[in-house]
Amino acid sequence: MNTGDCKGNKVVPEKVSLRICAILLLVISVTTFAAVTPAATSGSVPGFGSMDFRHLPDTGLTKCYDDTPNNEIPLDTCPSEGEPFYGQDANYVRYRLSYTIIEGVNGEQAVLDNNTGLMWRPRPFDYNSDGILDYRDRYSLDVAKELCSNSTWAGYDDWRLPEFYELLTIMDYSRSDPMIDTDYFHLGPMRYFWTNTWIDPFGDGTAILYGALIFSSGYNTWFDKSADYSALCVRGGARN
Ligand SMILES: [Ca+2]
Ligand SMILES: [Ca+2]
Repeated sequence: MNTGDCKGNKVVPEKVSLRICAILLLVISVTTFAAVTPAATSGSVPGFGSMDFRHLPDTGLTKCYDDTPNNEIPLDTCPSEGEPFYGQDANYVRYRLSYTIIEGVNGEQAVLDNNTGLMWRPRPFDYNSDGILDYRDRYSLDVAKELCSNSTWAGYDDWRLPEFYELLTIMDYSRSDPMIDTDYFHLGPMRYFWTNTWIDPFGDGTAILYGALIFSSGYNTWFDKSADYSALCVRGGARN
């Protein structure tokens, strides 16, 4: 079975896509941030919001790979310490993805990330209020921000659009389409989600782009804020 690659083309086997996307995500995005975003203030890094770095969740990636060119089929077993290719992502599982359902008022549930302390609204908005979650329920970045910040859910009124790496923490690379724990999050058909984190790719303010994460392929990218995507709102910050 094939799935979409990082550009949305259906040409790459599923696990290859996951691997490529994970690497791109770590290398390109972090490099981009280092190059073009303002210097981090004390205690925070652009795109991370107020997450607690001591409890950065695992990626969920369970497969290991070697360096055979053009062979991105996972190894039968992950290498042990001392063996070649030991030390890759799947060798390390420190903080497994872990959630708690919070029963809020009016029967509205929220999802607490037991690692980061962030609380999530588990569903995208039914934007046109027709009772059906489908591709008509997409909106621009500005609308996404307003929907989150103006909403009350589970008894809380301090929801906001997540930063880039905050949203990334709930992506589960052991899964595929959607790459999220469906016991807790209910995306319907929605796969593209806005974040509040921006880059200035030319360094002159002419093309501010905003991060979006794609929960079908694990890819992350940057779009003009007029693009139409969905939103998963978050609240809170570092765990106590
Ligand atoms: Ca890992
Ligand atoms: Ca709808």
